[in-house]
Amino acid sequence: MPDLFKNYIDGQWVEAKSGRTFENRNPADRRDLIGLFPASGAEDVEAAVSAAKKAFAKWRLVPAPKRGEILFRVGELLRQRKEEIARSMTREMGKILKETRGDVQEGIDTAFYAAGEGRRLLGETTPSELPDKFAMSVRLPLGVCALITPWNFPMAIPTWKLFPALLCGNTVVLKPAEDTPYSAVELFEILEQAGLPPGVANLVHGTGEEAGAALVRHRDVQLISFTGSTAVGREIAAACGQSLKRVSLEMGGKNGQIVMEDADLQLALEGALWGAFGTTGQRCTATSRVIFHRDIRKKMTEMLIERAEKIKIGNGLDENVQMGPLINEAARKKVHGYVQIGKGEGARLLTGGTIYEEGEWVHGLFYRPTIFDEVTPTMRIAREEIFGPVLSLIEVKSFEEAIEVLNATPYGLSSSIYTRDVARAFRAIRDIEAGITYINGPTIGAEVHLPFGGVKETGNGHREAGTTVYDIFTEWKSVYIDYSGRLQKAQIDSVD
Ligand code: UN1
Repeated sequence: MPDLFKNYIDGQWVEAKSGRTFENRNPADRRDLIGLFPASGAEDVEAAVSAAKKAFAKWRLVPAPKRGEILFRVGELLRQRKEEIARSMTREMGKILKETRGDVQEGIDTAFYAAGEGRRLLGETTPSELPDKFAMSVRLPLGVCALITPWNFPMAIPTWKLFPALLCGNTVVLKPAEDTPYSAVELFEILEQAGLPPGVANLVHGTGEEAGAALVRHRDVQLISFTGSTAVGREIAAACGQSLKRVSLEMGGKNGQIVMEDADLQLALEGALWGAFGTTGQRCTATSRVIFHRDIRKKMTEMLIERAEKIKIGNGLDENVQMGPLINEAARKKVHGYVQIGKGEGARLLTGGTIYEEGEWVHGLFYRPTIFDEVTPTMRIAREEIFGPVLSLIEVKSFEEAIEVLNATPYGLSSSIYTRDVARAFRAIRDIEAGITYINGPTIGAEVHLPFGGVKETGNGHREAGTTVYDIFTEWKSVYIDYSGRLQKAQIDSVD
């Protein structure tokens, strides 16, 4: 009998009301069944939202430093269980152990950051224009927040949303991706163990179409925080536009790494390989374009091919493996489909472009590191998010052209430039249209205490992480305290 996992609603582990389940399998070996998870529907979402609504009445009144202490304990428990969680995450998501350890670490960092924020959660005090009057702004929680998260960072992304939301005094319902439900179960076991009161955080498994859509529709949900594709984000935003729910979206990327002729090529090479093939290219921040100066094109191309062909593919639990599988069959079809599109558009396939299914790997969803040359900025493989180990090389003649090409996509999440020229570095910071710019570093590697998010079709203006995520999860209230003992009229009495 396969293991049967549950939802976590109002402090209880429960099955879906319909009794339906879905399977979760290891992408490195599809024969390996991790377990069955509840295929939740609107009635399960109803139970979770109503538990969260009830719990909000008390949770919002718990002092923020106390809420922070619970999150501190969560961080400590995550640290204790880091290796175990990383291993089970590699089994359900496929990326290599080094990366799943990093994913858990990102959750630990977020917990400790949130715990500290419990003693800040700053508003402003400011003078009033009138005498004997005091003015300040304070942050208040919103109520029930729904968090809909992807599979590529099964711990980091849920915790980016969950911990700040809870710290601010909200209660939540998390709907994790159906490809990585087990990591969410582990996270909720820890929340329970850390002493989070029942109903404050609820976990509902299932598909976006059923459980996700029911959350988006629910009248008692005040906010949707979503990370995933731009197509789904658009639908959520449209629905939230109708119901006037707050919605924070983190969506696609088509991140570029510029390599100028004055760059340290070896450094740029290491960055490009890590950015393009780390997490099998399945990061919103992955490098999917290298935009290089024509003077170094030949050298850099040779170096890239040589190293890409040496990348060891396999099960991420093996410490020697450098790249794991894609998440599921649909993802592999999409990646392979884009390779055909690239060929059809006239790009030159330098290496890869095929499914990797030698020996025992026939049971997993592996794909070879793939590099296209002679890509032009208008090709689909240069503009659309592929979310796989496919790198497009684009030649440019100048710094100005490099910036122009980098900006020529609908997205704007991460970006990078390798140069030794400080003036170029500062111009890039100013002129690149992206939420994140790295100088002499790859497009991946965001730290949790800086804002994370993007411009254009990557987001809708919010930033997770850093102090900015606390703007997503709070409402501002301006407070005026008049101790003059008389009626004072702003804009009227203050003008002589
Ligand atoms: C994502 O891919 O959605 O900077 C998150 C990085 C990680 C976070 C990525 N720290 O790549």
